[in-house]
Amino acid sequence: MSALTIEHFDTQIVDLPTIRPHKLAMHTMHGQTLVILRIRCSDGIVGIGEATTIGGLAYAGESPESIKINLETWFAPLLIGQDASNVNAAMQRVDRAIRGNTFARSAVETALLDAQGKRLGLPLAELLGGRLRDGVEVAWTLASGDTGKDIEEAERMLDLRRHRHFKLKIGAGEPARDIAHVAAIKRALGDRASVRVDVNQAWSEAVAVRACRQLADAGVELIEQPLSRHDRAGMVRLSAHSPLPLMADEAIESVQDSFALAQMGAASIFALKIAKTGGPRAVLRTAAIAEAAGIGLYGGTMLEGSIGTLAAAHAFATLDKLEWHTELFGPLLLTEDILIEPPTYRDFQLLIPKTPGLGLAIDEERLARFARH
Ligand code: MUC
Ligand code: MG
Repeated sequence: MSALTIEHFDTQIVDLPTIRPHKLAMHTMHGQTLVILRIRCSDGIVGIGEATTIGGLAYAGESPESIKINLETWFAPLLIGQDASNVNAAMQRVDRAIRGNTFARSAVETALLDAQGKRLGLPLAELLGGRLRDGVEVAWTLASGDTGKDIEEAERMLDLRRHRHFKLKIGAGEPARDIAHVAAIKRALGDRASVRVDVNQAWSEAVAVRACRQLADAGVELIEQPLSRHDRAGMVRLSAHSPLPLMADEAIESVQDSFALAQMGAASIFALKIAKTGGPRAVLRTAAIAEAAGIGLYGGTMLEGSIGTLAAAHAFATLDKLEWHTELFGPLLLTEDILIEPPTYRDFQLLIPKTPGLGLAIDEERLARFARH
């Protein structure tokens, strides 16, 4: 056994308010819940990670509560006593003993990488091979549920030079109303901004065939996950007929899913998420599959707080092409941050920290204030 070992897992659930309700096809968020993981190593270094999902069990198969209990019950005993400086070996041990649980796995991988980066004096992006950019452009999601409010919000983001790509959450309402809502927003913003839609699996193929044409006419530039994640054949047929590119999001729950989708030609863009593939190192495998298959890349989010967002940003900073940019705006949807220095958003970009590890420090007083007891 190595002298430098993983010693302790500390997990906390943190409930934070959002700046407004956030309406998705499957759930309306009124707050966000983060699971914060701290892994203490025998050299005294503490690595930080985050596992965050949307709407309890509404979006994915892990909830904050199940993540916390699985980290404590299954991941911790498996890794305590193992070499803290070999992230590949630790994650191989996880791969051999634990199925699924990619959200929890992502927190573990992030915390181990953060610790190793701090140990070696390297930012995470450098630990992953080196950054190709110092910032990533960030889209904002308009999801207030009200067309007028969404237009005002978009105008404010453009004025602030914070966002110029907007993702609209649709699928919960009647397709015709949804399309009218999208068209009104695109008309108001014109060429000053790009507009994309995320249907979050809500449409049937028959609805989607028509809607894709109408959305193209309205000036939308891409459609994210219009069909059920299980309907791969439907996505292949729709991709062949749609005038707009389709992006796969929920359809990717593992690196293997991304390979199958690429092989079938089910989507021309992949939403990369550290939570879906099990961490900042794991998400780069999905990216490599996409790159080899000529599929465009988009840096997605599970609306993580600052820790998960920066973990993803470091990974995305290492990618050759990030054609569709990112949506790493999670921290901006929250009224509070649990970091001493919140991430920097400037000139439409999120800046990638240059200090070791993730490049962040937790504000203990704030964490304690919002921690669930
Ligand atoms: C999703 O499905 O993409 C990302 C941005 C947002 O508003 O919701 C998430 C989830
Ligand atoms: Mg999505």
